[in-house]
Amino acid sequence: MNEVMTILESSLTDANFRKLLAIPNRHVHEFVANAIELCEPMKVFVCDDSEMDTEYIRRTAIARGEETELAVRTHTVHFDGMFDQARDREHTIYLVPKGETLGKHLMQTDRERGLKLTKDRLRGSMRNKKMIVRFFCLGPIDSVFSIPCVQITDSFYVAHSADLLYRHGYNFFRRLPEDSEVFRMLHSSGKLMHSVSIDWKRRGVAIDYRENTVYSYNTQYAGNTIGLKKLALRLAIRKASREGWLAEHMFLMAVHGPNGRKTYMTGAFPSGCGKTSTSMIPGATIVGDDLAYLRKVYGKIRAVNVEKGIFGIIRSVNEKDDPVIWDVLQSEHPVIFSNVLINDGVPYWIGDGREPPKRGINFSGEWFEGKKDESGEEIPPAHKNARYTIALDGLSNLDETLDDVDGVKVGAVIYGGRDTDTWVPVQESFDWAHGVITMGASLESESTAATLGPSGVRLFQPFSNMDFLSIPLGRYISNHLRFGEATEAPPKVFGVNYFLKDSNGNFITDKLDKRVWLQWMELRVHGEVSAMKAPTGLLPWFDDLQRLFRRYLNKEYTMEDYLTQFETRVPELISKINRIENEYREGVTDVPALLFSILEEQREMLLAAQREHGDCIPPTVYDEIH
Ligand code: OXD
Ligand code: MN
Repeated sequence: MNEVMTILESSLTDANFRKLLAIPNRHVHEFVANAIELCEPMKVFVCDDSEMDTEYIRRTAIARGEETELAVRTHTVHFDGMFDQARDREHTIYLVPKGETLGKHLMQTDRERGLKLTKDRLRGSMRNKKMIVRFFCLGPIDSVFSIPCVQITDSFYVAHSADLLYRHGYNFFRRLPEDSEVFRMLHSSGKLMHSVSIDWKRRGVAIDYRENTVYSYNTQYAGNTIGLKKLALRLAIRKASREGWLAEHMFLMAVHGPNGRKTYMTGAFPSGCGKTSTSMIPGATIVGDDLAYLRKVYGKIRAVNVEKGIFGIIRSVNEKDDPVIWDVLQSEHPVIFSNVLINDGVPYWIGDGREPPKRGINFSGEWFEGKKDESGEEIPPAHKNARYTIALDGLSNLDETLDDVDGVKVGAVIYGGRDTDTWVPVQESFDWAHGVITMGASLESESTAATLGPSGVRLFQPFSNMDFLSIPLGRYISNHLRFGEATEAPPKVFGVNYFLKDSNGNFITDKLDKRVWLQWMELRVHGEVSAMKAPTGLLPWFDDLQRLFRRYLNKEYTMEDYLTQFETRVPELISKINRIENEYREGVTDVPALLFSILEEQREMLLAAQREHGDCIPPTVYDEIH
């Protein structure tokens, strides 16, 4: 018996050893054995996805105090530490083998040095704790999109969250060939006090892409710890780049058009910029809200949801603006709330439209109105990045294609960010390359509470995937161009902006207006409305929007709304092109020449329009195009 088997046999009980050995994959055996050697758990639990095992995980999360039951029997709450409330971009680092570089935008360190530090942090981290080993599949099972994934963690909350969010993969792993490629994730919460990680100053995420492995330590916040979410995305982007497909930070939904027609759209918005509320909009059906894989299948671009659940931002979810999400959270559908305020077993959050209680329990412990933190700042009742975790099954708006092995045909790709002063609410690109360059590669967005650090700072966010990019940016853009160009009839590309403000700083679109933008895009995909040609793309006609506002929102859309929302803001657009060009000229290698020529052409068109019409151009000056 080799060394791996000796370690496994001596560390696992008979039942757990049998469960592990039923999986023939040698990478898995090795990974578990190495993790045991490194983390020194007291016990190891291998989850076989049976009801008994998954229920054990949920119950233990509660028994250990990682979660607490709420008034609704199927709901629990979890709290992360005061300083562990968001993704830690600064300490998420690629381990780069000697002689390689990922370019200036990505945090990276020498692989050998990084691995040593990571292992030092994880050494002995599970003493007195139980190690949980779980198997999942990213994308539908038994499909060309499937990626098998093994997650090791010492957190029952992480294991329980993954239960709701990912397709269970134990049986899938049992059928896998012995040597198949597997993504591997190892997480430890480190030292705990009252079930909360206390060593957050020494937390980190290390991505060892050479070994398809991601390590995460001294943190509990799901965005840093649930391996299948943003940690596996980084490995998937590399795999996609090697194999000629795309791994994206995108929702996937069906917009329902006339006569029951469904048009599938994917949309890339940075964290906290409306992916979930878009994909859960009334009248549409959701496939996924956060991660999509796009591949060419039978010559067409098709996509799947990588996940089967939602880890959604709860702030501002209220009955009026997000009726579908609201109803789910009030129902008996299982939910893990995180970092909300609990009063008498009921969760509250910022912007929920209710009278907030004056006291309760939140991420700071016992909370009361006016409570201050160590630096004298008032602690809000709930964190701005408070979340809910749910499985998609059982939602009345779930699209029936969630598990289709060939995915769904993508009719449109949408890019959007938190942009207060530049883009119009919706426009279509002239073609695939124009959309990829001026919308995807040029995306900027204000930072949000989903990452640590100040919110509201304008950041370069190409494709909304910047935080997760694991290949040089220039190569990533070339991959996008090639992906669509080599396809007959690629999806249409659109840019949206839900965050445009007037000169007084007020939003000039309502939250539900996105429903109209989606319906307009749906009609454009099928060539059923014409558009007008602006310098930056194709814009909707007033009459079409007015009709759609009446039909879908029962709202009177005025010419005044139209003129302010759809004016071309030339100085802002030119400044944006300058900023984007600078980003690509400084320190990004292998940028396709097409990027610079399309941006230059865009600038020329804007300057020509400015000479004719001035700085702010109303949409009424443009001509029709079909
Ligand atoms: C998320 C994120 O939680 O992007 O989805 O931060
Ligand atoms: Mn996300």
